[in-house]
Amino acid sequence: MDTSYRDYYVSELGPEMDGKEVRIAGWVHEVRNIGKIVFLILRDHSGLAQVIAKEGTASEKLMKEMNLPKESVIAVRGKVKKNSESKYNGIEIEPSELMVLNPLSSQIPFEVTGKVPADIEVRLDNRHIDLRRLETTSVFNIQSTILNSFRSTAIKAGFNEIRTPSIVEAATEGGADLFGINYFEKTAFLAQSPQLYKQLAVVGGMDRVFMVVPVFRAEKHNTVYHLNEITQMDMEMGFADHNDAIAMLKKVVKNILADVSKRNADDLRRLGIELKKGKIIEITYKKAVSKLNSNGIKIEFGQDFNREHEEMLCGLLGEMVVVKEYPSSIRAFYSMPNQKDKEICNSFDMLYKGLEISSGAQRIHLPDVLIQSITARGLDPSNFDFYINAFRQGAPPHAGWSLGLERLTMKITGMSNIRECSMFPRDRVRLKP
Ligand code: AMO
Repeated sequence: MDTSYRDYYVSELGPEMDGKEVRIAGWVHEVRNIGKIVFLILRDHSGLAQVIAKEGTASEKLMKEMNLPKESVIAVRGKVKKNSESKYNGIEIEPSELMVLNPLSSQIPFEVTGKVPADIEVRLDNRHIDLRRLETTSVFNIQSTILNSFRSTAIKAGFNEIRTPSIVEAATEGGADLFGINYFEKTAFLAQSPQLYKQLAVVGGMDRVFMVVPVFRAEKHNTVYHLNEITQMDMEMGFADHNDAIAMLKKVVKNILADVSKRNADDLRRLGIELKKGKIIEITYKKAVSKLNSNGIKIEFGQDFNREHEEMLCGLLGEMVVVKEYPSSIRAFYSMPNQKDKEICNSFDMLYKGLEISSGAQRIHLPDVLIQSITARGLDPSNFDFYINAFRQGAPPHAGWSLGLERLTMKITGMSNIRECSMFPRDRVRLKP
């Protein structure tokens, strides 16, 4: 990755380059002065390299004189030396020139090396430092692959990427969880989901659309699974029902796991994660309820699953489970009632390692059924005029889903707190940085 300051990332250096002069640049990760030799560990985005200055050399003098504190930004010119004992790619660098690109003028709030563990709140308060930890780098390397993989599967399957508004007039996922904003003379809200707009795109004849969008949830609970601003990866497809949408979701998730395994092998190793290929089990809500009941959990038809239920279902059935055909009473108003049983609707959730990561449904495309469903939830149909009217003007059957980026990242990377998987998380109390 050459630039004006360097020729290579340190991970690109190897024993086959023995004797080659290179320029590398990054941060001082550690310096150890053991009398005759000074060891400097340089860290860049890709990993660590060992720079060694032997006694009596100009670079030894330089390194000692400079007394470089950790996290100083430096560039090194030097020769690659093969060393089979080096744990840094089997090489070390013998420097001929060392430049400080920016000395530290303020103290670093915690140890980037991880030798002294730092509290998550301190790390998040100083995310620009936390991102230098190689574990954090790996989480976001993996997140980048997830996004790329989603886009590439969607495009290959004939979906077009669209943008939808973040400022909206009404709720889609339940009225209480909205952030209100002043919008000139009106009150508007931050979107909880691109739901209505992705549907309108399909009604508009786009047939297959996808999007990656920030959404906002004013949920008051403060847990390790919830954020107040998240990123959703959404799809909507025309002339399709929930089973078609589930098939597409399975394909997307399988491809994400395969792509992460392939492209992020080093990151997974660093995080100590072994990703299973994983079969995705499908089960109806009714069967899932009886499964829980027969395993000693008391739950009745019509009750939504809680965290304990979700964990238990994955424990009993497999790492990845799609539960489908929930009771209408516990799903969003746009979920299509099932033709055979009006009490249930064509909706579904995907659970991964005990956590809901995705949710979707076949949508109601019939205006009268839609009005009934909105009213039944105590919502005012007049707030949805533009939406309901669209279904009077030639709306095909359609279905779709949303996959939560941070939750999926969390389960793939093995993080125990969702805040680790949002670069600048927004929770009940955090608005900074
Ligand atoms: P839902 O509200 O279930 O469905 O959201 C979809 C997915 O988004 C993630 N998610 C969250 N992650 C962290 N913190 C939160 N507060 C949070 N809320 C949601 C989850 C969840 O599965 N419009 C529908 C989807 C559809 O039917 O197309 C919707 O938004 O991973």
